[in-house]
Amino acid sequence: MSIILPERIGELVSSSVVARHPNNPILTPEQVPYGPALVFNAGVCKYNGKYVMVFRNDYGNAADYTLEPHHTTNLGVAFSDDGIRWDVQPEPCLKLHDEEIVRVYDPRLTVIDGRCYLCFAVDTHHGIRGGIAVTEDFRTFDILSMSAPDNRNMVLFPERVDGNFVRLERPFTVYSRGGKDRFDTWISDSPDLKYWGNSKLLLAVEQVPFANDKIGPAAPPVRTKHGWLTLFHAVDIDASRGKNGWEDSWKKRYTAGIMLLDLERPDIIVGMSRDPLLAPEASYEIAGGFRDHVIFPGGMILEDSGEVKMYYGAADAVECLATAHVDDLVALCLKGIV
Ligand code: BMA
Repeated sequence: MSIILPERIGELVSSSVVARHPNNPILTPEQVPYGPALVFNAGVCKYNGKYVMVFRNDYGNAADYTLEPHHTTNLGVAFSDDGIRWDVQPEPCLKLHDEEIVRVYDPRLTVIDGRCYLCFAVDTHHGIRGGIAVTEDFRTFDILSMSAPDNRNMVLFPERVDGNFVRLERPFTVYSRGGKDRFDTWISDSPDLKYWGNSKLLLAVEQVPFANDKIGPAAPPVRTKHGWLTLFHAVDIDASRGKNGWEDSWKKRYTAGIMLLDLERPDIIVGMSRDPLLAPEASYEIAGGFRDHVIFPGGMILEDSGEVKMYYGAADAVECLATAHVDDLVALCLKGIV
């Protein structure tokens, strides 16, 4: 795919093919019994006949936004029969915190050959790392690999491709990209989920017409007959928007984009929508959050009916669901071929 120029930001609206679920937000801090101030950025999969959601808990005082809510962060788990109403488990399922690790956050779930894998980000005193773990019960997690810093937003494909596991990832190329957030999405493979290599640039921030800051992987890709349907997040900054949420200086907006990757060569982009799939518009996306104007997808499920469920954190505060038909999403991507 060639580079799309020039950058076009301005007014960004959600695609008409996508619908927000009427129950939104589908998970809020009030539903979580151990008192987080914010629950968001979940990974979701179908495993052993249930929907499973692993979500991020941030603590602090939601009533007093002058308090930083991030001083501890851990992961919680919930189960569901319909992917809409959630039975939240009484305790967090993963806490990573020691003299080196500050916190774990932004989980994604992928089932491969019947086993459930968790990708997660870890802040350490020596950089941000991306981890991969496997679990059978969502109580114990066996950590298989941790990347070198700085890297995060890892997602695993649900199948091996050409015999290898495949992941998308987002290294933080600070010095080499001009000292700013010019971060891109990369693709790597592995024979065993531990050793990763063959890394290639998949999608650069300047190829996304609705980003002027950075991009990153969102939900694990889903197989369709036309290619791997793949969500990503895209970030733009518009200083004129002013402060945007609880945080003192938050001026970014996070939208969701969608692209299609070749089934046999997922390092090749078959098509990409030139417009965002989801842009912040609903009340729970644009107001009252820790960081308003944030849509951060982490889970995508293709149902037998053709409905695609897309789960996303809204305003770094709550978890939401949007749906679309798979054919419409594929068509959006293919229309975007350049
Ligand atoms: C990113 C991550 C996400 C978060 C987003 C918006 O850099 O930290 O966890 O949702 O910023 O704040």
